[in-house]
Amino acid sequence: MKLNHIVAAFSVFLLSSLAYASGNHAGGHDETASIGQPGKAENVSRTITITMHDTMRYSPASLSVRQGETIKFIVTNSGKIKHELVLGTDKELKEHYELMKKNPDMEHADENMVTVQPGKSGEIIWHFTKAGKIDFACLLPGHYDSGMKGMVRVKAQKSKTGIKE
Ligand SMILES: [Cu+2]
Repeated sequence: MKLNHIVAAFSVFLLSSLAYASGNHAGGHDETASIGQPGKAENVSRTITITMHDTMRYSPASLSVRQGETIKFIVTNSGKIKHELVLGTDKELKEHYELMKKNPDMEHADENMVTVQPGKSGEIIWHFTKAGKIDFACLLPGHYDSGMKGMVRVKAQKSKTGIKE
């Protein structure tokens, strides 16, 4: 009886923490609506290279795109340790970072992010659907706190029936 209770309580705990973890990532999917959506290779309008450094900096750390553009980001790690680039809202990145600090070995992969081993390159293809400011950051423990962050400014497209130039 008592043991059953403990087991029941434990599975509720497990289930809720699982729900929390996946909920957080699922929440990320909702959030992606506000930062745009995964892009298709055939729609890429421009390629932008971003380099990641062990000084916990991206170069460039700020860039601008136009609403409606599909950008292929080539993300190069020039350092000796692993880095990543995650696109998101400031709020989403902070929440995700807290989760990463609690679970440093958490495998996380999504279309709005790329993890790059030292000396390697990865890519993200992203379609910017809304004007505004989008953040990106390295959410590996310590990196975000050290300022490994950047920003994409998405300029509003002039309303010319939305045709890309
Ligand atoms: Cu990093």
